[in-house]
Amino acid sequence: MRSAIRKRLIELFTTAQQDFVSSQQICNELGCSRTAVWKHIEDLRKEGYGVEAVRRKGYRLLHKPDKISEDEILFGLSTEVFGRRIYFQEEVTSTQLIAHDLVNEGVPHGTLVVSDHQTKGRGRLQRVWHSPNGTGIWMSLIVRPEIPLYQAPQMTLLASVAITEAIKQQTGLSPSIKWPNDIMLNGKKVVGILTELKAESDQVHAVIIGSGINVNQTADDFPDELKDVATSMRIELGEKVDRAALIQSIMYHFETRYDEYLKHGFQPIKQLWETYTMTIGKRIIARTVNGQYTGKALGMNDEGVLLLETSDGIQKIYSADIEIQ
Ligand code: BTX
Repeated sequence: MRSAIRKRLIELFTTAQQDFVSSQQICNELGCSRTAVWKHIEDLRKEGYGVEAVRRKGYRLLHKPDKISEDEILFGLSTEVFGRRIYFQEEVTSTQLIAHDLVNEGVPHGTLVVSDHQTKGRGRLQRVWHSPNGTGIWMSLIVRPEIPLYQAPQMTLLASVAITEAIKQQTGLSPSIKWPNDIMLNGKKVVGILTELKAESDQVHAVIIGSGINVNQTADDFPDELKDVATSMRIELGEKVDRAALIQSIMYHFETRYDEYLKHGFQPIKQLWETYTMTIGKRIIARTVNGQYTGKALGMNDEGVLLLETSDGIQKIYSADIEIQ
């Protein structure tokens, strides 16, 4: 189907919100005959759209395919900048790698790279991020804040607040944030965030915020080594979640919190983060590249650094894997 017609047809159905749209209206909007409309509807069905046809009433959209594409994300997106420029590919090695290339090409602030499947999804310290086909959201957002290098970790915390808010809004689930880069449901990881930078001397040029979001995997979709530590929204909710709508919601919350950050600094984000976190006040083990520390997580300072009360005094933790005891 020609993509402009397909786009307009989906737009009509989405605006009608599951009400019928008459054949005549579709003919007028698309500028084609009833037979042509019928053919376009058949094409949509082949792509996985559920469309009901009732005589004298017309057509209505019952469900969309569980599919993400540039069009699916753009239609219904309520942001001004975030996610307005999208690079979508069905399969990539890693959206982070593509985002790094795009940063070098000078793409604008708010550009989003999304894929349905990553063959080399990565976590921190080159760990593997399991990114199976057609079930999760694997995406990298490019932002260009004018901030000094030491404030860059705040972007991870801002991202975790925005993603938590979007998951709450779209699913009604109540995720909690595990410092610094995980979002958890029932004690299992549902989101991992990887923040990478392009910076020169002390100035940040771009921050690439990669999010791996487990949306519609079943328990069987996870490999054995992840079964006890990972979960998806579908597993927790008992039903599938619309991935395109979730991306739109994340972009909306991201842009809102980012604007707030530019206007009012890190404090409002920090306060929100504290309401969503599971880490503060708990006894934890923090495994860092410089060694392991055990103590009580007191809070986060204004730069986003975790403060740990250990038997040797207060230890600042910049990055670590956290085990909550
Ligand atoms: P991390 O280093 O904190 O966590 C990585 C660890 O998480 C792995 O060693 C494994 O134990 C576990 N893990 C792997 N896959 C999953 C999964 N699907 N669900 C839950 N746990 C898992 C976290 O790193 C940051 C991950 C960012 C991933 C995104 S996806 C889009 C972008 N592109 C890319 O290559 N990476 C980012």
